[in-house]
Amino acid sequence: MKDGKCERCGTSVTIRHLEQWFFKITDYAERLLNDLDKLTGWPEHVKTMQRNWIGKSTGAEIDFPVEGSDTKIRVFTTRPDTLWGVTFMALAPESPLVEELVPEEKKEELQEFLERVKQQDRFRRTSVEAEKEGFFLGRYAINPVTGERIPIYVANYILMEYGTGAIMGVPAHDQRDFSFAKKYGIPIKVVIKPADRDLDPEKMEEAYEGEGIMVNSGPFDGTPSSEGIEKVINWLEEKGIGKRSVQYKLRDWLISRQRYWGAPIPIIYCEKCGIVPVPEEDLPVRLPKDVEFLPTGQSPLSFHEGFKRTKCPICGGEAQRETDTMDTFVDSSWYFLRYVNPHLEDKPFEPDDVNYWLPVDQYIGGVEHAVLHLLYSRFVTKVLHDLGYLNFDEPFTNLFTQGMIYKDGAKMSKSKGNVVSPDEMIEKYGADTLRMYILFMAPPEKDAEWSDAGIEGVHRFIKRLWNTFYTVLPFVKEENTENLVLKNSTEKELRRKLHSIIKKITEDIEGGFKFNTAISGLMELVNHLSQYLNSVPQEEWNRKLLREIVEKLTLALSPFAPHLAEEFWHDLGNDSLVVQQAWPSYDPKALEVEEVEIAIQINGKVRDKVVVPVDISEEALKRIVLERERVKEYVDGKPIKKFLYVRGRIVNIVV
Ligand code: ANZ
Ligand code: ZN
Repeated sequence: MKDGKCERCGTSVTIRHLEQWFFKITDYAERLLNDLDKLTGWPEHVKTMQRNWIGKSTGAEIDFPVEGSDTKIRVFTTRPDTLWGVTFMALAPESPLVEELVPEEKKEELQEFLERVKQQDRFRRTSVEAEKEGFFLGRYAINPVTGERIPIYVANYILMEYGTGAIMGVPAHDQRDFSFAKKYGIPIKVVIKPADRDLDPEKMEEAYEGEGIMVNSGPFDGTPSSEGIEKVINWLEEKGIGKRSVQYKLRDWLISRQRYWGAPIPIIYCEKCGIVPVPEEDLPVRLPKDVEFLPTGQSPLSFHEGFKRTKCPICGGEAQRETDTMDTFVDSSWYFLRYVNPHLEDKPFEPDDVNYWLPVDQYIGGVEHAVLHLLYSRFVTKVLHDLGYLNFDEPFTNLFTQGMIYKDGAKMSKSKGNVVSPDEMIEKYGADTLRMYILFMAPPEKDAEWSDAGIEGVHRFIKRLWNTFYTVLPFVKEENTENLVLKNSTEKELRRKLHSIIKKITEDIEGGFKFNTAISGLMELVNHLSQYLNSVPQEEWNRKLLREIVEKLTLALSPFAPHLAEEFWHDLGNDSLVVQQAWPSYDPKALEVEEVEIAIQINGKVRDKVVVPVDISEEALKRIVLERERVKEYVDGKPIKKFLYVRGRIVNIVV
């Protein structure tokens, strides 16, 4: 144990060395990356986040001998084409080489430096902007291709966990190395020349990280840097100085937690037999219920003798259980398999059943799960697949990430006090209004801003819908839709709108959950219906058509305003529930636009004919007619004195 500071908040903490359990997810890095291409039902931004999280880099590992010693410093670089421009080396503060290389007289000074930089946030200290800090070890390495002596530093921007924990510094072509070199007076050597200009190391204000032609690079002078990377790697391999290397940012998954909740890690420690997994017949290991929670900072399980003491499954001798529990992400990585067999007692799931039902057709979750949960679930699925339990190796065929609802420009949060209580909204407007408003706010993958005016608007729509429905109801209650006859073009057009709106709503829902536009469709339908009711005398209302409209409207309304829809359905004389009915169908024949042939008379003589939709407006018809070649011929550029349209029959033009 030793005292130190928390990396995040800076408070004093006691640092313990812990032996912990990991899942070797890094063995799956390449497949987790490649198989993203199979996930055509996943949003691109989530796949990009996973790619970045896995963080694959290809390059080379190169060995630099240390002057006056047998030690070699191995570096990882993605830019072997810059090898001739190395002017310093840098080790991670945590690198074991640091202790090995530091001369006796510099030890004390080094210790101070290390203590300071090891407390810096590991992620921030590697950023381009972060202040670079270094410590010169007083030792030199030899550039294996030029034989040059190059100073070895310890630097805060090098991470032990990435690559080899050491870098070759190329200030001319890496911005972090550039800042470092400027600060410590290290030479800058240009080895990549951009196509359009010369670089003068004295005058450079930043590194040139782009492509160019290799210069000052021995046998590679004149090689384009893009080809140089491959060529230098092959050359290094031939010479035995370096080798091709692939690195991933992805780390192994630390699953040990020092806390009570979580599944116990099923491991037993025996003095004689070592680390022994709990035999399958003794699984699952259950958490004891009688633990004491004490402010010790350690897991209560580690004080629970009854839990801790056990027998070794191999030799039967005294042994101890692992008292760490698993990260809760372990459970969330396979719970969907358990959903298929929630009642099985002797195993987690039945492969036959799981293979029948899964993979999950449609998974929905917030984008905050883009990397951890969704990557872990993919990993666990692949492992179970490889072990022969599953016949699929991706858990979720389609993924949908819903947006967040904001209030006053910020995420709703209790501490900010900008939350909208569903209970209050339901009290005020009813559950249907709230539900419909949430679906209407925005496309569901987008964030949306809560608006009081918006919910008011939806509430008004629901009231209008209610009024319209009960205006129609007495006329259709005893009706059915058998032998529906359409008497005129108004009725035909109304029915066409009904069917085209049902088609649109169906496609909106099926093609990407566009509930907001589906609801607009419902609003449009109600508008057409009230227009009809207002413009056609009651005794001429087509009751069968109205019955069809309110029936389909009720069915299509049901997902958005289920209470209202049930009420309507019941009042239409049904004993069943609307949720038990099939989704409303549409008739492709009803979608056809009816057309008529119109005669065109110019100065009293029929000169042309045109076919147009029955319901075309005079405006639109006029545009079409006047653009016709024959009409232009007879009008002959003269001003139109009169344009008269007898709906559905004839146009009369006087020039
Ligand atoms: C020399 C060099 C020259 C580099 C150049 C870049 C540009 P990515 O792409 O993120 O994989 N590096 C290697 N290991 C590191 C570590 N443990 N901590 C901090 N930096 C490390 O980055 C790979 C590059 O990051 C490597 O290529 C190395 O710098 C640096 F013109 O080597 B490079
Ligand atoms: Zn034993």
